[in-house]
Amino acid sequence: FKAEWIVEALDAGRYTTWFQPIVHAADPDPTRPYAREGLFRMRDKDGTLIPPGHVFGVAQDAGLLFSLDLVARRSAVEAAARAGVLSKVFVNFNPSSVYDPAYCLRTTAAGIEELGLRPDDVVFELTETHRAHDKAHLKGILAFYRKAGFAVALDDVGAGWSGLTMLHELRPDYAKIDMDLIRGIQDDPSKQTIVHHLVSIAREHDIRTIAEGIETEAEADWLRGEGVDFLQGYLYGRPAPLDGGA
Ligand code: G
Ligand code: MN
Repeated sequence: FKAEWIVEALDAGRYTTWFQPIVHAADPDPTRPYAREGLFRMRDKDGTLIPPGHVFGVAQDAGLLFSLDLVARRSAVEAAARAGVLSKVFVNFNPSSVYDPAYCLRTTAAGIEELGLRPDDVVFELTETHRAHDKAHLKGILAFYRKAGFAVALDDVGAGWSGLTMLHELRPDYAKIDMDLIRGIQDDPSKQTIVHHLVSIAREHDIRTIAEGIETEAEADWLRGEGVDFLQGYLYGRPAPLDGGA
């Protein structure tokens, strides 16, 4: 069983959630972020961090994605509550692992109330939606979470070629623009065209935009000029433990 190390690490509690600031585009002060995205981090027996993409990839192949995603969501909520974060918290959520949104919501939402976070400070960030084949399923999950009072963000918008229809059809509260589109955008007319259209569609539908993976001031300046609302990336802060977390 090739994924046994994941089960072991979960049992041993060898995981945590780190956070990365999401700053206001107009006032990008990482000490006063608009929000923070929780990012799951697992360690091997020696305490070395395992690349998160590897952990989720192996879990998916082994049919463990549902359990791992659930643990990761709970870890994010607990870490945020423990540190007493005052900003909004973005919690990643892979909808492909979910066949019963009600069960999923109950387990996470119960934790949120219990730990003293306000539901309107929690934003569920739907990952891997460009790979989701069943749009009706996706729509159902999104509607369900919104009805329960949570905001919803779409991750990796613009990855592949499904971004525009996804925004229009799903109407999330936030759209996170994929970092491949952001890299070097100030010098790349085709990326500029795509992002320009994404931002105007988002604006038309009252969807707030977040550009991910900002590494340079030149990228940030270009995006600010387009009216992107929020920025996230190494330029403002790498994922790191919150005070009180490990
Ligand atoms: O798309 P998603 O939110 O899952 O991506 C988050 C991942 O991207 C995190 O694991 C984080 O470490 C990484 N990341 C965050 N900011 C940057 C950045 O500015 N540049 C690069 N290359 N990676 C980043
Ligand atoms: Mn994410």
